[in-house]
Amino acid sequence: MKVVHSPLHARHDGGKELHRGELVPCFEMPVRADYILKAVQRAGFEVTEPRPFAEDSLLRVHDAGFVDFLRTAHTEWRALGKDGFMLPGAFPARGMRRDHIPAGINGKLGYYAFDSGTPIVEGTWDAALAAARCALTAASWVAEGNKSAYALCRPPGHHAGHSMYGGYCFLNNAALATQYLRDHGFARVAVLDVDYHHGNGTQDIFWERSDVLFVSIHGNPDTEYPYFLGYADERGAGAGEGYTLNLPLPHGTTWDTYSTALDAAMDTIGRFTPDAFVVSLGVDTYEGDPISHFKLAAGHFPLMGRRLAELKVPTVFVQEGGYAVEDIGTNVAGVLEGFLRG
Ligand code: SP5
Ligand code: ZN
Repeated sequence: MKVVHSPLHARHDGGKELHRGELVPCFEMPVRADYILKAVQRAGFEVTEPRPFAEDSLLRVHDAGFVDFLRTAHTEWRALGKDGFMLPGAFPARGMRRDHIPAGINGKLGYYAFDSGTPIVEGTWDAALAAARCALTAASWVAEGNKSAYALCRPPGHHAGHSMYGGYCFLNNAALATQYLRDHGFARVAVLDVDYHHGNGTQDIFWERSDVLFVSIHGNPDTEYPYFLGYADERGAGAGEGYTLNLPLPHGTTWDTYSTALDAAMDTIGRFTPDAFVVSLGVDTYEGDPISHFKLAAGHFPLMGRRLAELKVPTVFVQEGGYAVEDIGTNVAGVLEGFLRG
């Protein structure tokens, strides 16, 4: 399987997140990608840098004002004589205006962000754009006839919506790959999000679409991030009604329960008869993950990969979360190798 990765990911570093009332270094850190890169190289996969897709490609799934904001946010911040990482402190909640974008940078941060866990640093835009280009490159390989490809994206993307960022995500890499496939001859694309956290951004982007099926298996949002989306009764709207499926699972979920949900997800995806398949591949379902509560062991990831291969449809894997950094590479490579063996 071909792998696409950019060293520019390392430019997104040095930020902190609000965690239990304190600012701590982000769980989403550059060394994650280093471990994954080592593991896929050890597995014998060829690693290539992304193609230089134009920034306009982002507008297929994101709002232009939002993209401009991400590109210029840190420059605006520095123009005010400030430095370091940026986090929002105020958000437009119920009863406040969402129809006006504040001119100042602090207001804009709160307008576009949905949490205080996703710092923007000087290199964030370069890294996020490179990750988006990785996802587009992997999709282009599959559009050109490769059976599968893996985009080693960092920062991740599945929490980023049409015009919002959060959850360590800025641009929605998986949604960009999905839309690319739609734009290059694949009439129906299924997205399966196996990250521990609900893929609220991807759901947001495809909510009213019947050409893209979105399925997510994740921790129950009643107690798990992102809290405000990912419940079982969310099924899409308008033309997209019935084209979103959420399978929230409880704390402590083991492979037994997980694999039953995975079977249900894959049955639904099979009935949709997709022409292409995009997997939002987070491995924060691992028992050693520091911020998650499922109990998958390392040996279960190859089984997951094998199950995904049964669809027998061209497949793009896009990296999402996973914070047990020393094991992340083994777990990601486990899924990919299981898929290839499947
Ligand atoms: C891509 C991805 O996996 N994003 C996840 C973002 C989660 N950010 C907030 C996590 C809040 C975790 N609080 C954990 C308490 C752990 N003891
Ligand atoms: Zn996650």
